[in-house]
Amino acid sequence: MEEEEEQQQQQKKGKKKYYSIIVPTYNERLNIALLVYLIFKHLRDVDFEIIVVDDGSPDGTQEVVKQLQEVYGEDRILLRARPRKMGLGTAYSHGLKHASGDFIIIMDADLSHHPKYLPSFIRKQQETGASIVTGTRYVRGGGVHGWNLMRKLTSRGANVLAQTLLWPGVSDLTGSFRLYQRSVLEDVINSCVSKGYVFQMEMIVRASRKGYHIEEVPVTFVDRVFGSSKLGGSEIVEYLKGLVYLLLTT
Ligand SMILES: Nc1nc2c(ncn2[C@@H]2O[C@H](COP(=O)(O)OP(=O)(O)O)[C@@H](O)[C@H]2O)c(=O)[nH]1
Ligand SMILES: [Mg+2]
Repeated sequence: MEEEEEQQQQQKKGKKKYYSIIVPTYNERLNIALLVYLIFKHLRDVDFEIIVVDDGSPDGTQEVVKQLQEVYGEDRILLRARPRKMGLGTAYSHGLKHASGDFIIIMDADLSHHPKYLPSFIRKQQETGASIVTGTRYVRGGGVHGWNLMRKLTSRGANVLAQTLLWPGVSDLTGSFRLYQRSVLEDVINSCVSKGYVFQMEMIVRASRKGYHIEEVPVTFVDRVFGSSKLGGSEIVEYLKGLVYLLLTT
């Protein structure tokens, strides 16, 4: 790591509770500015940085991020790009390497994860001392909005299947809107092997097996505002393979 960046991280760590928000992006040019605006709007009294991990998006996402850096400052918006699309799991660990926070928040760029929920994650963690706070769609007050029946059934089915087989004591396994204590994320991420969408589930299942204190807050996911999902048939096959793998190894 560059010396300058290390120094910056040290400076930030000196303050009380600091939050690093890792946002993986692939073709999110139309969403990222709105996301950043909303994060700043909803986290007024919180010390935080946003780390965008962009995988060489051809749509020019990085250009927008650079403009945002000019507005908000390079110490608040960090662009930690990679040359090409390399998957979500490694995007998080890449972001984590550059994070200064005591706590790490992971959220999607497409506004499915609304920043208005961020204070409830932070509050829940402070009230309970939890190692992980995960957003859940499947309790009272949570839900999904704008998905067609097929997508709802796929998500619900994936969850029910994983619940039955893995029994992790968490109601939403595949959602990725979460807050972690930094050391916990480091520990759990290092024991994960999957790369794609199944990564979310592997993370929470392993964390639960390791006995970490996990709390939930209700969230409503809305369908992405702009652009298209990267979830396809092959991801579903990967998910099922991952499920079987977790079943055998945890
Ligand atoms: N850096 C990076 N980000 C990705 C990759 N695949 C998806 N993303 C981002 O991860 C988040 C979730 O992806 P999305 O397509 O919305 O998945 P969906 O919500 O399950 O349909 C979004 O912010 C995407 O831009 C990837 O390979 N690399
Ligand atoms: Mg999405």
